[in-house]
Amino acid sequence: MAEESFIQLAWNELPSSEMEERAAELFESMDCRRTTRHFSTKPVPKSLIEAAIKCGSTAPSGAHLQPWTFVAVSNPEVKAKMRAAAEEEERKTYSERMPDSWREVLEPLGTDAVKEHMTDAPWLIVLFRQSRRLRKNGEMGPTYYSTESCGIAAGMFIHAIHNMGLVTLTHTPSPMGFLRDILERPEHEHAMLVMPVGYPADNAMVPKLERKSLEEVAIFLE
Ligand code: IYR
Repeated sequence: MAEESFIQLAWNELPSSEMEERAAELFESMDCRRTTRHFSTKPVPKSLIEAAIKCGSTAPSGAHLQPWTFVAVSNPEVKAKMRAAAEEEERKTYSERMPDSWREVLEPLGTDAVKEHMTDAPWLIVLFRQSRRLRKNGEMGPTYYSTESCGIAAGMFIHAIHNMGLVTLTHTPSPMGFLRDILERPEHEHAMLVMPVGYPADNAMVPKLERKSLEEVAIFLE
């Protein structure tokens, strides 16, 4: 790559006490984040959704192709259409397609085929993964590590939503091909997550769950 396409990294070393403080504060904030299925219908300004998408889109990605499209829907008719289609699929999943091994881990979370959040939440953000891209020569070429890239972007989007005082839910209706049709996305875009965003309902509930301890999720070789 030509030398002139590089710039100096903007970075300042922090005092180590501040590093520790920031690390602890961020964990405390992130540990309070919960996924809820119960949303208020209270509107959320588009500017906040734009800001969260901009945060998500800062994610690192394979070859910096940023292989994602965030489709943000507040139109009530489109949301209703998406809910009807999702519930139709989910009814089949819950009644016929879901094996016992899956059912047993979902049972404590209390999920079912009814998806009120899709019409209650003021925004539905659908994250589409782009499996191909348009090359400069006009041909379609592959993207790289698009699943990993979109997973990271989703995580950063979710954190932005939490940090601004809103809630979201990572909903994976399955199969979710209907989203490409309803939202009129091209064939090389694949819906990955539906994230309703809004304020929690007054009586919003969350499952009583515990997170794995550091020892359970990490191994240090020193
Ligand atoms: N897609 C279904 C089932 C479901 C699957 C998992 I894994 C969850 O963590 C939660 C739900 C649904 O959305 O209900």
